[in-house]
Amino acid sequence: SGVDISHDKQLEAVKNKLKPPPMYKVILNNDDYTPMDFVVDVLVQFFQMNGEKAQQIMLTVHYEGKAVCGVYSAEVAETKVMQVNQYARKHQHPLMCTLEQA
Ligand code: TYC
Repeated sequence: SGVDISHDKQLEAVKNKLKPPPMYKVILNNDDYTPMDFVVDVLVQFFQMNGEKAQQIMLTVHYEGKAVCGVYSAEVAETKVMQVNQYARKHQHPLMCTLEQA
């Protein structure tokens, strides 16, 4: 109930609801060493892809150098990048996941 909120803040709240948040592309980058099966596993685990879509994205990265895995708000995108890079390091693969503004 708007009894204790200033008119300015109400206007700002309305504006923020109309303006979508900035979105970020989560990018997977190619390297010469990470096994193809590991990349497919990563795409299924962290990006909710089925095996067929994951295979297609993995091959795009392999042949083109990089591919977009998904587009997310800043917080979700940063979390995906951290999780993928930590998982790759844990398994001692050089796989690199990065962010680009959409
Ligand atoms: N180029 C890797 C290989 O030949 C496969 C690979 C695909 C690596 C996608 C990273 O993001 C990647 N084993």
